[in-house]
Amino acid sequence: MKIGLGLYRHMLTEDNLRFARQAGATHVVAHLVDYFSGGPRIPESTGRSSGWGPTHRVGKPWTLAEIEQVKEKVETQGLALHAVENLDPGHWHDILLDGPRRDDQIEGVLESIRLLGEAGIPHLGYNFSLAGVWGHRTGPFARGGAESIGFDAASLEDQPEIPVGQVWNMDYAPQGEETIGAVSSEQMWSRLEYFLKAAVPAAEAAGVRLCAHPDDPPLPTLRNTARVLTSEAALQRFVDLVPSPANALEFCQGTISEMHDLDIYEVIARFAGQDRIGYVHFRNVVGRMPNYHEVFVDEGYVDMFRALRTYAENGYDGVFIPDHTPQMTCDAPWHAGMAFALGWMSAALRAVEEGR
Ligand SMILES: [Mn+2]
Repeated sequence: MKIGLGLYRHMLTEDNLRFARQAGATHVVAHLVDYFSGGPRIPESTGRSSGWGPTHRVGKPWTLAEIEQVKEKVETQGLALHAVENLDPGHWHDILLDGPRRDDQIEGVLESIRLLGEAGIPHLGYNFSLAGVWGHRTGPFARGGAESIGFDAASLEDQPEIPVGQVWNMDYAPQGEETIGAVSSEQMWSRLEYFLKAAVPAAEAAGVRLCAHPDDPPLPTLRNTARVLTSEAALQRFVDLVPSPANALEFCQGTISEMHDLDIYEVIARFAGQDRIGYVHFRNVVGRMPNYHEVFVDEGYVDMFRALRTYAENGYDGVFIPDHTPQMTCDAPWHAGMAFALGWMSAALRAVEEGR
């Protein structure tokens, strides 16, 4: 098992890559869709927003040269590029919305998958979600008053419908008054199945695993739109839609441990045992739906040693990244939080692998 660090495009600097290596990471997950591509709304050091506000999308699909440049930059620092994420709302909104350009946009995604294969990047992470990450709040929720992310369904007084021109909490076109209205669970599953039936064969051919992130927060409906990957049964239904190792999960242990009515160790064993975990977002939480907050890796309800042992015992030998962490009180809150998580993970992985 291996340790990695996720970095947004604007954070893929030589210094941050050296930081990752210094903290014990051997792999990098590159987020090439920056949440704040319209401008630095948050200090670069934090890496995570206090609210993932919409931003106008004007980006172009990746080129092979761009992908290879990222890979080379990562490899120059002695790291491996394990995955690229995410699909850009500007390029696949009609796949999510069942819009008129759906098939054109699927062709574009297939081309992106082929480029990743050509560049030798083995995973593509994505979120099949309309409302995306929405409704969280920040506060001193982690140990010692460290700033972190929380969710409380009772505090969501108003859930405005998603405007036309926005998806996954990002704007891809100017907006008017019109909204996309209600979207049912059946509609979302049907759209997901249509996408997977086209994309998984292309991924198999390219030697790339598609890795779906569960819906965060894991509510069945948000902003009047259904969310598909919000329960253990839904995750199983997802992997069964197209039975292939190329149809895998971006296994956000944090989000999954926020779901109610499941045993996180049993879920790890189930999907590791089926070889459907592309890579893991390794973070801990206090509480579950409908009220939880994100905390330090050694602070939440999940016994993270037991979790790591469960991955190992069920054949998972891939990469773990910290996902997000609370911000530590110092001059470099994001770096300190990540260094703490990576150091903890490094020691824990070694203990598990040596059977201590
Ligand atoms: Mn995650």
